[in-house]
Amino acid sequence: KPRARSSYDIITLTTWLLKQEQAGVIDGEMTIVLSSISTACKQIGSLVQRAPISNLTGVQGATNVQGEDQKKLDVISNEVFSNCLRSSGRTGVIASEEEDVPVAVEESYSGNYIVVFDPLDGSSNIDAAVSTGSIFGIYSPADECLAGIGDNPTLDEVTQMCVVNVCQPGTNLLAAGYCMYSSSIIFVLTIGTGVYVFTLDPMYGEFVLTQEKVQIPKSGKIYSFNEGNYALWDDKLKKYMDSLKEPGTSGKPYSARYIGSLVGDFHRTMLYGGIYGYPRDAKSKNGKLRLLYECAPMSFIAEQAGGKGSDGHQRVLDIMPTEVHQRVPLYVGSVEEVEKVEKFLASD
Ligand code: AHM
Ligand code: MG
Repeated sequence: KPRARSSYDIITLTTWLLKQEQAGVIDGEMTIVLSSISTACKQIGSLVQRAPISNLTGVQGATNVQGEDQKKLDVISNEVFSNCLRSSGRTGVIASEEEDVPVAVEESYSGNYIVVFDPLDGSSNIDAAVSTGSIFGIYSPADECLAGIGDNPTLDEVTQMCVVNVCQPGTNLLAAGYCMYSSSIIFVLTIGTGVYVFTLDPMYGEFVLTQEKVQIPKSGKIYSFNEGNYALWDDKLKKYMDSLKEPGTSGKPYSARYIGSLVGDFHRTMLYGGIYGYPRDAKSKNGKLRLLYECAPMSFIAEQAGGKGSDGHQRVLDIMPTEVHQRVPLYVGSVEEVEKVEKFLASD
């Protein structure tokens, strides 16, 4: 629901976080981590907005560990995000889409929280000034995190410890969120007590609370899939897709909307209802999106808004990651819409 307020009655993200801390929902360390993330997002937002002026469009000339071209802004956003988290002094391990392996924060700065993130998702949109976003999830260290690590661990042992910490199921998420760089810069956050939306006020340079306890409509008539892959899909999925195009009793089929930017497509789905999907196909056996820093945080947010996140057969949050950059199919959005695709995929 939108906040009813006068323009003098604002709640900033900082005030909101401090209130949550006072109420004992989060601790002081988490407040610091979340506020460092919001600072990183403000910086990335301003870099994105000025990209064509500061010559930050185009590719960097390198590929990341997943073989994808890195845009100049992918690399810079990763640096901004990592630096903000490191200097918060409250994170122990960070894992990013743009890094080969998760890294431990140097001991002198180190804290407890484990942060996974995609610093600039949907960056293929950047050169056309279309929406992009940052996605993040926050965990506590895994119980077995120090198992087998001696006093002077080798680099391999440290990396292994980082992988164990990062490879946690989404059910362990303490907080997750995203920042969307669009006509407004929107910061969406859950700390497990519903979904809160903050909008960057360019006048103050602060995120201001604009929606609280967001609820995804139970159903919705918008679908968001890259249908260019239709010929590569499984027959059951093709049948599902065909069914959306039948006008049915209302006389109106579903509407298609696809930005190609998970954050933007998810945000619309959360507010208007419907479904976002990135299925597996004949070429990408596990779909395209990454479990740790795309599918799990988005599924946690969806559930916190009364929606659902599934890989087509099971709850995304229940999937135990075995690899840092693991991909899984994703269907997320209104409960009834996600259940509908699950039914088609389960049919004989
Ligand atoms: P990225 O992390 O390399 O930017 O890729 C993720 C993006 C998502 O934002 C988006 O939903 C999807 O890739 C679009 O992929 P496609 O172009 O195959 O439809
Ligand atoms: Mg991504």
